[in-house]
Amino acid sequence: VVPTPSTEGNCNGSEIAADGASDPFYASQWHLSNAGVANSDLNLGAVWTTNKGKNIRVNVVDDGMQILHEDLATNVTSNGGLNFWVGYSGFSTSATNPTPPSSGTLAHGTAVSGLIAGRDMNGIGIRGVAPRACLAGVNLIANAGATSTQAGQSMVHDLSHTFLSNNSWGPTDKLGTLVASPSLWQSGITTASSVAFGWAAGNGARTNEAVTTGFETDNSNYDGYANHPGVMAICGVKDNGVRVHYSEKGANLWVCGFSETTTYNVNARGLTTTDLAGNVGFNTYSASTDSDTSLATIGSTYFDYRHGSYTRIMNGTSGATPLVVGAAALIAKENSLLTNRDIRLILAESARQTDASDADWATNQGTKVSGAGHYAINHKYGFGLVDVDAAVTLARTWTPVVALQTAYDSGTVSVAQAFADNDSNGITHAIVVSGNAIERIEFVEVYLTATGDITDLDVRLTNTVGTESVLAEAHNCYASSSSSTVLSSCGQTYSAWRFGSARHLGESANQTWTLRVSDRRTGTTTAGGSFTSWRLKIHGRAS
Ligand SMILES: [Ca+2]
Ligand SMILES: [Ca+2]
Ligand SMILES: [Ca+2]
Repeated sequence: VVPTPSTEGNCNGSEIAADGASDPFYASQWHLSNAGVANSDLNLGAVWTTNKGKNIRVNVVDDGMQILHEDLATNVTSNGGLNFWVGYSGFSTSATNPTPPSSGTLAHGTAVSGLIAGRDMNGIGIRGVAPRACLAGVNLIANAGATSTQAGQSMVHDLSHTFLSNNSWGPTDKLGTLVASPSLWQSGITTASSVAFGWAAGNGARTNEAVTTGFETDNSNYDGYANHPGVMAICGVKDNGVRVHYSEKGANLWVCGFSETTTYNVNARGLTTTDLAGNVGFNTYSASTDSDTSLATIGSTYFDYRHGSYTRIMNGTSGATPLVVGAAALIAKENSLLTNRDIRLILAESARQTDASDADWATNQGTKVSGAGHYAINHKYGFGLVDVDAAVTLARTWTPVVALQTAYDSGTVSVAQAFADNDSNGITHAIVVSGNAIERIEFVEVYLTATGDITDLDVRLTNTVGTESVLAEAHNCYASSSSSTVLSSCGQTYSAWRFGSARHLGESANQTWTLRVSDRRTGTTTAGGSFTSWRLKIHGRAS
């Protein structure tokens, strides 16, 4: 069930009543209301007339939260944050009056926070998706020296009050390499089994370069945080509902939020949200009067508001994730019986099949909780684009699902067969599951060991009912995020690498599961390889 947050401090305002006039920058928040264009906003409908997410506690694990920001303070749980870096006093806790650091730094978490729970109807600034939810900051990534111990602590912070955790961070994007999550972080996620984690899927796809190179770069499944069964990986779309160019594909994707407009490169119109107050942060103009929503040029490259405490340049899957977490707060508020697993299922069953003509849309054979039909799935969009009104409506009458069964675990199964260079047949190996209690899958994990550089390898899982999860594709690696030179190899092999798939949601575990490993391009340093072994783990419930 949904925990009751502490009512200490300021996080105890009214559920609905205005405490001021409307919010001057709301008109710029197209992601909240963009009438007349399909799939161009979150579809809040009339949800806010009865539900603004009051008292649903969200931990924002990021580079900090300016807790005394004029449009956040009312929703911040005083002393509820976790400040790892006391050198950044004032961020994430109320210990010290915030003294923003230098321009352009440590602004990310404040922008994320506003998207979740900027205070609405207070006469200033913006609105969050859940504008009366409770915010607590955890400034884990304020310092590059953050340890895996601290990452684990961030996941379990104040579990007696916390229901949601926003994580718009992860390994460096645009490299194409595998980055595992540390065991201490994984332990934290496991301990926090009642929390719904929104996790940025990643901004490393490099689809613009793929137009000429023929291959994308990062897949969200190369990120050992975003592909973990305990998190929802959140992809990003533009205001036309189509994937934004950097948003990573992945069988692990759950749902998408919005990242930016189709004209982002022309006028810098991303997501309008809170920024570090005054002339620091993303927007380095000095604060002007609260009613001033006019724009100015910063440098020669982009526009932002003259009011330096707000910005319109927030974007990325970092921006999409807090929109989905805000939606989750509204879902949680609607029905206090829900668990984090119900939140995930409601988001999946209410998501919109955006960019409907995209060739990757498929239907799995999973049984839905809420009615007939199966889940629409897409490697670019997960179960689709979040729809707040549909989700909250579903939550109202939702009966919580039964507990998880013990996970199915095949153990490591040896294959030891070589596959040829540039041959899509590759090597397949099947694991037959029968008599297992799991009849409604919630997540699938595949651990793979294979030789041959990952730059050439394609890995896909299929089952008896015909649902396919593309876990990895031939892809490009780069030496740095800013490099445009494709490396001849990634310098890595799959060594018990853990992949995740959301795509078998609602299906039975009792099927034949076939993994195909193949080399899909020639001319690189990898001339084939060997499918050494794999392991299948299935999480789910009985009914
Ligand atoms: Ca406001
Ligand atoms: Ca600023
Ligand atoms: Ca090859």
